[in-house]
Amino acid sequence: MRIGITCYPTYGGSGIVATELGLELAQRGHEIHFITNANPIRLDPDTPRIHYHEVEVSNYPLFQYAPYGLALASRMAEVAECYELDLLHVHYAIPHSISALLAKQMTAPKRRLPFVTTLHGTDITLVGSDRSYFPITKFSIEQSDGITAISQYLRRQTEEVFGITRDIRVIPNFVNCRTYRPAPERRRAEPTLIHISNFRAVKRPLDCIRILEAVRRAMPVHLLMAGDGPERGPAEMLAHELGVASHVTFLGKQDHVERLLPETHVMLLPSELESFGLAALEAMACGVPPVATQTGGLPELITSGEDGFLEPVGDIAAHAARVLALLQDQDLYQSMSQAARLTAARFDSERIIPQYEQYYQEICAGVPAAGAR
Ligand code: GMT
Repeated sequence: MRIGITCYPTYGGSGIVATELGLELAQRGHEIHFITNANPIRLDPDTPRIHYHEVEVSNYPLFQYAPYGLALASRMAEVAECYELDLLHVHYAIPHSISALLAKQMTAPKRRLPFVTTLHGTDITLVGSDRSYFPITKFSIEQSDGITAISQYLRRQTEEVFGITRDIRVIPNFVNCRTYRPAPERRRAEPTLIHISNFRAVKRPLDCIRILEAVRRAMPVHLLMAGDGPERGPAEMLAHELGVASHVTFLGKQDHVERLLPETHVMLLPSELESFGLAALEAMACGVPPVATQTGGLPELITSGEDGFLEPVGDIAAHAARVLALLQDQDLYQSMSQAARLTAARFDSERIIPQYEQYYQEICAGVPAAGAR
């Protein structure tokens, strides 16, 4: 198939999923056209069957805000016609699905251009629920030819918050278990915790510093903080205030977390909300058990006490106790590490990518299987 993919090409999870999906689809023989405002992270444009079309947004003094959504729609329509795309697949509802709808209407006289919208989380739980974006988010979902959500939790939220009654297909996040794998001999000598996120408030990165401080009262441990965003500065300040600054390394944005994860022992994911938790899945594939929060879609990934732990949001003592249990009990650690890897295999790209291919075929044929979830 010839597929146009649009995403936020940043370090957010939706951009990563979109990019990895495109790469996996290209490996399976599809022609993939990324239509984005920058080259997506993790994308090597020299990969066979991967094409990249930059969306340029011209600004004029009259515009207070450059109309990115319109420039994107124009580019989508142009690429669709020029490369005879079969469909568009947009990640994150706003504004991508509205741009796709415009592109579909622009190309309608010449070709059918259905589009699939994948909902990732904050596009529904934060942005979409914001009063100013609510009507357009609801409209964009209703107008999409196909909708996927990354967890049952997010499907239910979308139905409840927006009153959507049509079919939403759940296709979870995935991981390539050949790329993300354990490498015990590479583990750091000092017990090492890792947190990976875009350092937004919803990720609660400051809790990681508090957990570190609590764990260090019992044993030496180091924390790697990978990623960047608005909460990084406050997290660095807190590390100084709590006297643990020399035991935390802020790594900034990382392009190869698959190299970093196998060196570490436990992942911290203290998010306020997580529709799926891609970072936890990638850690689990590397045999790194997550200590995460009992929220959103995380229970669909992590079975607390088997392949990781789930604790209440903000309960630092509970998170620290789980980290200590993992680091101090070798047998517990080994069994959880192995269980985590086994769980990740259920979300292997080899299992999940065919679900997207199947869905594309249904959408292109005109009717998604009724009620299939
Ligand atoms: O985590 C973020 O805030 C970024 C966000 C995104 O859309 O880029 O991530 C969401 O999508 C990821 C990939 O599908 C999911 O694994 C994350 O759980 C989800 N984040 C939230 O729901 C907060």
